[in-house]
Amino acid sequence: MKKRIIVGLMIILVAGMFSVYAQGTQEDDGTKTVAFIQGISTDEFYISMKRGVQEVCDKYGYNLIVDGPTKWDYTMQTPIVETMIAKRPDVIFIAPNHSDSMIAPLMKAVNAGIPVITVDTNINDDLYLCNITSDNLQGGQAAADMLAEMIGGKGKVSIMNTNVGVTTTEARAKGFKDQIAAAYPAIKIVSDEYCEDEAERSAAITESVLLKHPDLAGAFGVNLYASLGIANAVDRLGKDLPIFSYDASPAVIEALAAGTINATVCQKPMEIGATAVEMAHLYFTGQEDKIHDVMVENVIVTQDNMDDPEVSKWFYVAE
Ligand code: T6T
Repeated sequence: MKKRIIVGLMIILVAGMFSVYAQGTQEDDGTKTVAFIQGISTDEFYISMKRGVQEVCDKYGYNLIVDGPTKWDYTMQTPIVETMIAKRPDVIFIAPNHSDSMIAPLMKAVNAGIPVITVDTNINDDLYLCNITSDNLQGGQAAADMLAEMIGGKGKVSIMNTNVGVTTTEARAKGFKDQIAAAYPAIKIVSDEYCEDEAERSAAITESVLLKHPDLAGAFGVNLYASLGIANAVDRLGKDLPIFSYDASPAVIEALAAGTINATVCQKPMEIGATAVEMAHLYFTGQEDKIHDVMVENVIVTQDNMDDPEVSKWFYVAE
């Protein structure tokens, strides 16, 4: 009887060990594995970031596993974090879908001994090793200054935000609003809404804003979905007003070339991704004291500079 119990326990133990190794990605030969969890897997911003991550992973010989929700939704991103933890990577990079709701899932990673590097968006907790992002406040301020110039320093403007609880887009909207309040007393922000990161929703909201304010002088969209929706609505209603966009996806660049979007803040997602791997490398090689947050510069793009190779090299890729 005793012998049977021991054999049974041994089988359970071996089966357990096997299943951990079967689902795990950690390499026996010591090769490091980087897990990258995108904000949205189909968003060209994160597709471009993945390219930057891949390039530097290749340089150091690290494995890369990538996944992300198909929609900006922390309830979809949370199970992806859990699946990644079960794969036992050596580091997790993540663009958290919510600054508060993603704290608990990421704490689980830290408790499992997996360090977390936040890329682009961030959380309201210091559990992460470092954050690599763009200067979002500056991007919003620059948008305010340029849009103000385009409309002659006066008139009504609107802001299209994406979701509540997203550090990047909230910072852009704040930068924009603070700058308008500080420097342009004759400009009034008549609408400040959230499109849930959906271009069609942004278009529908913008249509009602334009019906309420037919004299709207200009609009600011805090990311590519928000801006493309604004451009669509303006086109559908046959209006003509300057649109200041964010991001440099192929569709935004096409709209810029066509003149339906007047300017955009291009981020450098490939550089954000590449820098995150450099930080992970410092961690892997025992140089933790050198790890730090990084704020990557933006590039403002208009029809005047969009053909300059020093500018267009930062445009986002679709795959
Ligand atoms: O603007 C980027 C990113 O920086 C932001 O955090 C979420 O939206 C984008 O991914 C563009 O869709």
